[in-house]
Amino acid sequence: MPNSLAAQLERDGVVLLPDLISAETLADMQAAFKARLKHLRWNDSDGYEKTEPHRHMVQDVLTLAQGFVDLALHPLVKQTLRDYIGESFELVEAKGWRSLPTRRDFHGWHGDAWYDQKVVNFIPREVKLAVYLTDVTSGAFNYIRGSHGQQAPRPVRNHEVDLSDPSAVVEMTGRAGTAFLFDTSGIHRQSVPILENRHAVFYNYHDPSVPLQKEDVDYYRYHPLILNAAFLGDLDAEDRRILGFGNKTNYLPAFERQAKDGGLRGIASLALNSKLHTQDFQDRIVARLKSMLGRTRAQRHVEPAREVVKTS
Ligand SMILES: O=C(O)CCC(=O)C(=O)O
Repeated sequence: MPNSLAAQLERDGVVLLPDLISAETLADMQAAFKARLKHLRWNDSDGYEKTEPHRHMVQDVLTLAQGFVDLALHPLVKQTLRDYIGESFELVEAKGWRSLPTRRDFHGWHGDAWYDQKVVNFIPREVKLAVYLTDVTSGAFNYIRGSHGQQAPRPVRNHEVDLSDPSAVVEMTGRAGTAFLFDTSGIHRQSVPILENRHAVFYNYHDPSVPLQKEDVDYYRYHPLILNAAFLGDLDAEDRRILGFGNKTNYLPAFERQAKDGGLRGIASLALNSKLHTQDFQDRIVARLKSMLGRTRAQRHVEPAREVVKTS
């Protein structure tokens, strides 16, 4: 018997979860996420990634706070996913982002394309678990109720979406801590305008044995999860399977991502190198001056002592 959340997911393609996160855990998650949003990831300091103008991406949130792992493996989430996707689902991605205020519809209606549509001739199930880390009153997640499993996922033009019946669109406004599940083949988007920063995390679950589309293989999007040993103390065998322990299906040895902005990276490397060499040069000058000064002082200290000997 599927649980009632799985039944609603089956019917609508989207379902709001009851409160799963305590206030204390949420505060930890918010603080850890915010710490990654201070600056771009750079050299030896972690931060966000930026590949588009209106979002700052935070990768691998399972490394940030225990709460992110516990939510991914919450018994209610696991039970609903087992019922909806089947026993073979794994968590294949866990990332979040800050959406910046804008009126631009930069991330229009779509179903999430992920599997190789040339070789897979059905719509395999994929579910995302979303959680807001800020209160969301604008720029909320939108979902066309019941649009899942209808067509192979792809971008959808605004005029293809029938918005004449307002009840067809689920508008997920909510306080920080609001969490929901959705079938990613259904038509969805972040609504516009976005009037304030929105922090949200999206976990992605599917069967990792389904062949992936080429773009995602080339980008190594579904790399094995990056985890933090400190948060893995309490896992059972199913949790380990869900986190993909020992599963090398989508592991790519010696992967190197093709840089889109290699030129900029080169300039940044040159600037960093020049700063480090300048600093090194200054350090050596200062060390030499200190050593000269030290010798001069030592000589001054010895000379008066000789005079004392002479006059006695
Ligand atoms: O940021 C949002 O609200 C939309 C998320 C989305 O479109 C996605 O995860 O595919």
